[in-house]
Amino acid sequence: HPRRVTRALLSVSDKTGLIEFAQALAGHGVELVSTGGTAKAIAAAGLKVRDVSELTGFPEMMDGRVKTLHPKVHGGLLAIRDNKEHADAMKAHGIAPIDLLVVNLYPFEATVDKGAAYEDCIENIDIGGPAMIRAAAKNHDDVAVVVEAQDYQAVLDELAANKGATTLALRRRLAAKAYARTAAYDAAISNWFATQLKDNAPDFRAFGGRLIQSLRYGENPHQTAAFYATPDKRPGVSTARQLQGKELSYNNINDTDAAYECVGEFDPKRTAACVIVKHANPCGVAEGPDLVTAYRRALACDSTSAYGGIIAVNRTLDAEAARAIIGIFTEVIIAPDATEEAISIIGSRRNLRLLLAGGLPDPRRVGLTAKTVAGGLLVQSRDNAVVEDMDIKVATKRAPTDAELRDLKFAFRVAKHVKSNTIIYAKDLATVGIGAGQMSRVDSARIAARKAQDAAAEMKLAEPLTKGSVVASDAFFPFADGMLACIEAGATAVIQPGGSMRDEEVIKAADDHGIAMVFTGVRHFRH
Ligand code: 93A
Repeated sequence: HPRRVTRALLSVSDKTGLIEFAQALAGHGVELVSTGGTAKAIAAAGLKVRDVSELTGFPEMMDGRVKTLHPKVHGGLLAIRDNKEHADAMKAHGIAPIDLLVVNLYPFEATVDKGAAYEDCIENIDIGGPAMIRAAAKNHDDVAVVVEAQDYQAVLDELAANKGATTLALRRRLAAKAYARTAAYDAAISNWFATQLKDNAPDFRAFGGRLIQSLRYGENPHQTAAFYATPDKRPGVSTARQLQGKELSYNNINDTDAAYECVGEFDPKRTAACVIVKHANPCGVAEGPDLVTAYRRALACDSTSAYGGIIAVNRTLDAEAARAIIGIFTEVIIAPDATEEAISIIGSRRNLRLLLAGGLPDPRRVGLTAKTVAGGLLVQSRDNAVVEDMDIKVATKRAPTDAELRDLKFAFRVAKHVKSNTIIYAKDLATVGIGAGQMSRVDSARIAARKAQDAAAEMKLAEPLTKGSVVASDAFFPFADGMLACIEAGATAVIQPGGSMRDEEVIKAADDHGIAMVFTGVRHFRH
């Protein structure tokens, strides 16, 4: 699919690197066509260039608002070269093919940044430029499109390597970039309008989102909020069907997402599982032979916090589980599906929201997560690391027993979904103590142990459930103290990433207490 470049249309506001690039193109025998200012600059450097108005037979008009918006330009960009009808149309209307488009847009963003007047900002909304960019990018099978000077060299390298032709691989890469540029450009315009309208809720469709619903308020009643879908569709709270109950709130959506992403870690073919979430952190997670058992065991971890919680299950919600769940006040239930009987049982609690997601999210799936900071957006690939895929190494003299190892993996799987610093105690595939979101790991270890003690007292047990449990830490223990707090609470085995400067000290402390410790080599920070 190499395509020879015979004709290039250059129309750039930022003329950085333009002359060198035009010179090199001319050197490959490329005919240069340009708009007013760009043509002037190229001609001034002594290069041959045709004015676009000569090509269209129309002068630039209306202060330059109309200069390239013409079938001779767009036909030359959009015609499929080896399509007979397209070729005939080109011939009939005297349309010449344009094989390379070089455009950078009117500097709308820079105009706004320098505090220009309203009319000036409006005048800097480029229309012809984005139209050409989108046309050329659509026709990347035949046309290469360059939207920033940084890519001039890549094009020249290809022309030099391929006898004046571009490769499909480069044209595709440039096309993707082109649409990112026009999307960002329109986002900037939309957001500028929002500020002009003194609208505090910028329209996130501008970031590729589709409005799902406006929310009554945000995290707090004095905040406005809306829920947007991104193009990345995963089974979950954004795609689920709500069967009944009150409208979801901002916090409900956030918590339901946390619960469902966590329960997605448990393969429904292997086990039933239930996650109970409060304030975006699990307060109980358990596996079980069936959902009702998994739910009861998850609830036992911290039944106080579970009040008003969000419940996620990994299998079709059945009548037994539904009956148990309506026993206490719950905000939301999310499941892949539900039986008719379960639906009718939930129906007796009119306010309780029931969401059916149709499937479970795949924890290994790639994707992006984003978070705003003042004036910025932090974007990263999602944490799709799964404990089964990790290279688990025994660090201590004693290796974990099979039962310990099973529980260690369970605990680490849960740790991924709990705010750092995270300490998870688990026993028999259920959490028995969860320490979340503390600034010190030692505090997390102690809080989790104390909660386990409270749970034991409530169930009138002689010993806290952490006795004989295993423990997971989302990140390494920087000192032995955090791990010693876990041992004090009764943990017999530890799973953690390892990699601390003081690993030796931590391993020695574990050995001294006959503890089995494994390293995952993978960290699950969640801030
Ligand atoms: O006003 S426009 O939206 N109308 C057009 O038809 C058009 N065609 C190209 N702006 C248009 N352009 C833009 O002109 C290009 O995107 C480029 O930013 C600028 C280059 O103008 P000049 O060559 O006169 O400096």
